[in-house]
Amino acid sequence: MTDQATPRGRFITMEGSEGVGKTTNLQFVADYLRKRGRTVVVTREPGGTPVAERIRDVLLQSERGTVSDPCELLLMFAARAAHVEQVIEPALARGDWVVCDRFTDATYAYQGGGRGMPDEDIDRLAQWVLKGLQPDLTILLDADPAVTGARRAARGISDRFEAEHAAFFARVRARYLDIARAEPQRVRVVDASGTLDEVLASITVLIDNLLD
Ligand code: Z5A
Repeated sequence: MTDQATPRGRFITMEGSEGVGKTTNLQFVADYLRKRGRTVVVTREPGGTPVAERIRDVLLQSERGTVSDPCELLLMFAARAAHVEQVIEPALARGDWVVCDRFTDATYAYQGGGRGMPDEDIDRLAQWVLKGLQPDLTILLDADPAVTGARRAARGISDRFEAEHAAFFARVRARYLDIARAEPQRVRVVDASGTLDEVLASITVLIDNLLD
């Protein structure tokens, strides 16, 4: 049963281009918070519920050319609707901290910046699905595509998005940085091109600020 006096949890999202180190750093954030006594829910987008994970498979594994841009945008928000309603909001209401690998900023970066879908369409869907939900902190890992490309290649996983061209990823990165400039309090840019220890040190400062 939900205790009326339980303070709402905090919502942290990790963003950035593919292979920039989100998953690696997200796990660090979750462990760090647990050591400081927080109950943490680690999740991801697209995904996070059984239905949203099935939508993720469609989005990532469908053949190129079979998912139109509007279809892609709507599927992102269909998955998000389930995720917000069934995982994120209940966890925050319980007082848990939610650490999420990508969220709505990714839609503005990939479907907006990358694909060129109109911001007004994304705004409308975001208003409808999120009902005002915003991350308390977004960590934007930023690095030159040459760095992220090398890391991705070393890891050897590929999906429908990773087949895109360099210009697509340049637009995605530029849009992420635009969002950070527009919302500097919420979106904190971390230079992800350094060693893992350097990146983790920068992230620790941000998490400590939020814990304070
Ligand atoms: N997408 C979208 O279009 N719209 C949306 O609204 C949403 C998503 C929510 C799936 O995302 C795709 O969905 C994504 C955008 C789209 N497209 N792509 N491509 P995803 O997050 O699941 O997939 P991803 O972006 O490709 O993430 P990833 O492959 O899991 O990469 P990562 O999590 O950023 O990196 P990592 O796995 O932590 O690290 C990669 C390697 O680098 C690994 O071997 C690490 O050990 C290494 N690494 C990490 N940090 C360092 C440092 N600092 N130094 C050296 N090596 C490092």
